[in-house]
Amino acid sequence: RRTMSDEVNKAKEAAGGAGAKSEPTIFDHILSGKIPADIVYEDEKCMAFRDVAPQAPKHILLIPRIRIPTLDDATWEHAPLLGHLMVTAKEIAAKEGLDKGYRIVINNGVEGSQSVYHLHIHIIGGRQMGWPPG
Ligand code: D5M
Repeated sequence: RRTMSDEVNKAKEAAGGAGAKSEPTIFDHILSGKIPADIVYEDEKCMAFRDVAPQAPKHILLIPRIRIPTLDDATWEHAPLLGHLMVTAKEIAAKEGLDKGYRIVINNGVEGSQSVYHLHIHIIGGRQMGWPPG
């Protein structure tokens, strides 16, 4: 069983690696087609696929094709891309039938429990969300 602390430990390990921000991640391999994913959307700027460890009936990850490791690495030059991701996220949510609402999450860095250092937006829905998040 995956527990909250598994996720937190994974995040801590990911950040601890020497090249956490410079090494390609598993998402680069999904983008290149080297490893399979259940892709739900793609365009010239981004790709979306189902999370392997879904936290709700619907759990999709939306990633830019270029690798920005964390939100902290985003600059104003990335603003149009980040806007593109936001609008794409709500379109994916609509296509997935999440008409009663959903949660958008970006985990950033160690205390944000980020485990894959390729910026990604979680689109989570299909059940009532709690607040505050853990
Ligand atoms: O979220 C990283 C997310 O990435 C986490 O929810 C699991 C998911 N993940 C990891 N590997 C894969 C593959 N191969 N396919 C689909 N989803 C994957 P974070 O915000 O960094 O904690």
